[in-house]
Amino acid sequence: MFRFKKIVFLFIVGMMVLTACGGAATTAAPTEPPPTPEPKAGLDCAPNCQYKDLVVGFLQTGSEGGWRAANTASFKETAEQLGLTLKFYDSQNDLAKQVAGFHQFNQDPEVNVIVLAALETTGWEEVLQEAMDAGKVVVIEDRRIDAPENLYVTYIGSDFALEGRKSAEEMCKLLEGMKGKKVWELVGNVGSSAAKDRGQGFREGMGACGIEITNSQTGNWSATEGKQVTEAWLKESKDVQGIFAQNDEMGFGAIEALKEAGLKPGTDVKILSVDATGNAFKAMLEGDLNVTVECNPLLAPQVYEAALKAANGEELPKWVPSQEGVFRSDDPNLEEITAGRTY
Ligand code: GYE
Repeated sequence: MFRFKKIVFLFIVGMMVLTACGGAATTAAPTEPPPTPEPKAGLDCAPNCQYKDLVVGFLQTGSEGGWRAANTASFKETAEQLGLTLKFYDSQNDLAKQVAGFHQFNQDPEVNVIVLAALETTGWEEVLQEAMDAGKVVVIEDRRIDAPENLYVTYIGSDFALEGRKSAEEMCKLLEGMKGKKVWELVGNVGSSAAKDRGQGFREGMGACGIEITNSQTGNWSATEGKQVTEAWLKESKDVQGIFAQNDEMGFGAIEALKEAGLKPGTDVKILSVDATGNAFKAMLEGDLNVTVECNPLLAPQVYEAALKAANGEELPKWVPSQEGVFRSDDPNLEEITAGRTY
């Protein structure tokens, strides 16, 4: 009996040594780290998630004007209509605050969807990876970002470069017959995709009629700064035929500055802005603004629909560009069109 026990003991020890040395017999291939598991598509309620299951953390840029107010209202009103929970975060146009807010939503166990209107295109990979590891559905709205596409489900927003090209095309028409083609550009906040792409698009199109940008500076999307920048330029020179304002607000500021400098906006100097907010239509009816290129702020229904589809594990196209128009002060139906506008 003792002998048998001894044999069994020796056999077990032998087996343990063999495995420890990896079966000395076999050539030990370097052990590949186990593949990182693909993040589970969708939320736990998938495939039957409903809007009531969604708790959306929305990282808004701030409240810099009419377009932003319409965008915020779209998210708040549509959330109520659909019965989803919205946690609204106002980043006060401060990038550090916006990144901190993203991190906060990543840590929030209630939040299962995160929507980002990015103040700037870069600096998002860390919090996006954190969101993926935490199983959050991330949708980018309004402004695109420079980050790997696998880190978010889709981007819903405008083709800003196209808006820039349309703006150049319209400015060319406006400057026909003018003594020169000198244009001043009021730029949005530096680093944002809207500002970068609109500027690039305008430069792609301006060569068609020989437009020359003789001044370009940020007005941070605000009427006040748009006015201050234009006033400073007017002190230097009044040799300008057109102003390209990357949003309506900055355009309104330029209009005030021109009037105070004794020039007639819309006549002495052609004004074109982007957004097509209600106040832009008023300015066109008053003859102060010549053209506004539309940029649709009412994105919430599309964003929430995309979030629900992703929550149910559906693959989505990475970008769904908005369909947008151009509106001109010389349009015979302008009053009627203005009456039909919703923002
Ligand atoms: O044009 C401007 C707002 O991101 C498209 O941001 C948006 C821009 C819009 O401040 O009015």
